[in-house]
Amino acid sequence: MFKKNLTQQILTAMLLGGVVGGILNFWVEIAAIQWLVNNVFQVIGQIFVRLLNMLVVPLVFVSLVGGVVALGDVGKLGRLGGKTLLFFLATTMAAIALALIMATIVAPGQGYHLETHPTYSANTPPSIAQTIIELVPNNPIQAMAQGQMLPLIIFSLLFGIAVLMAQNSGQQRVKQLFDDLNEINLQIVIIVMKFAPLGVFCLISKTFAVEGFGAIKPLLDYFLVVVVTLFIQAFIIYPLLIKWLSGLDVGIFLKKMRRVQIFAFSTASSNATIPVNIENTEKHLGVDNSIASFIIPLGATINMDGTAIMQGVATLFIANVYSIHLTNGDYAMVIVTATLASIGTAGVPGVGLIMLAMVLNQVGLPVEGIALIMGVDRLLDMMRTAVNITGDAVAAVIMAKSEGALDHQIYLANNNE
Ligand code: DAS
Repeated sequence: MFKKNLTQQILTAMLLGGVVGGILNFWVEIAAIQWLVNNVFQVIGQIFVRLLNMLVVPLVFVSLVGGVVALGDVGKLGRLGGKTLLFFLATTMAAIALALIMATIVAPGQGYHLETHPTYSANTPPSIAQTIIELVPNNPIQAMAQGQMLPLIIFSLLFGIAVLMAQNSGQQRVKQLFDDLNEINLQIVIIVMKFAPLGVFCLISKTFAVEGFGAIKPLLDYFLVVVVTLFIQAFIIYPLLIKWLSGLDVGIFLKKMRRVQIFAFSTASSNATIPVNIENTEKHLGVDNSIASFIIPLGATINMDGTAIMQGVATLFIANVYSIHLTNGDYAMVIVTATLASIGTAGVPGVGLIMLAMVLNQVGLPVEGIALIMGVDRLLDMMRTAVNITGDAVAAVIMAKSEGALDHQIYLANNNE
């Protein structure tokens, strides 16, 4: 039998899961089907997600410290950090602007004229000031234990800078130690990925068995505008950025990103995809560890172009549904707020919807409108998460090329992984 490589196995598992889930959805009320979905697919799927999440804290801490030390000097870290943050903000704002243009053209939700506000108790999103204060962990071990990504990133960066500044010979020993630990982490990622086809199949089957396609019909225009805009972002905007800013072959990038995108789609979690994104960016796209280990975890937390696209379209959809006119000032406020909201958003399932409340509040739209789109959000969350992590890898490749820290041999290698 033709031995499929891992990526093909995962792609097959995803497609099979969608078909099986879609079929099961017709009989999902039957007790036996419910038992299968909730006890077999749910359990295996969640174990797979936990295996990935298990790796996040050790991988982020070890690879960030090792990456900072490998950069060699604090000035380079500052320059890389500045360029990366600017890139993240620019691509997120451009993504929202694209979403607003698309939604203005299609005008999803026009003609609904909804009066009664369905109930939706939005979790009060943290204020921007609180988000900034909480960047600094009171207790780094607690931040690690609770998987608080931004405080963990801040602590790891400071730890790495402290190692860099220690002018004793220990610096080399620490660098070697963290390089070795990072290799061990990446080996664990490879072990976990052997489990991926089964995990992806169960996650997708369960999602489609429960969600089905019924919820999409009444929101088809909203759903399609988000999906089309996500595809434009992933397959037109990002390739143009790679071509213009790095000159690298776009086809190779998209092919090598497929497996990571499937992980993100299956888990709907940028955080859970960090280990696979770092492994793929380093081992298959040739990005130096010092760049990948800095940009991928940071991007998983603060760079969410896909989420920003959903928030842009959802805001216009809700305004149309309630026949509320948005001024140009409101559009500008949506762009700024959704950009900031995506910074404060951890890369976990469904968090984009919670932060949408911050955007709607900012422009005075009824937050209850979120209840209208919740039914189709899981599927959109899976897709926008795949876009989110692709944007992180785009940043890593472009920054690595600009820093002369990308191995072209590895990038061009036709890895049959
Ligand atoms: N699921 C989030 C992520 O992990 C994105 C979102 O909720 O919008 O990136």
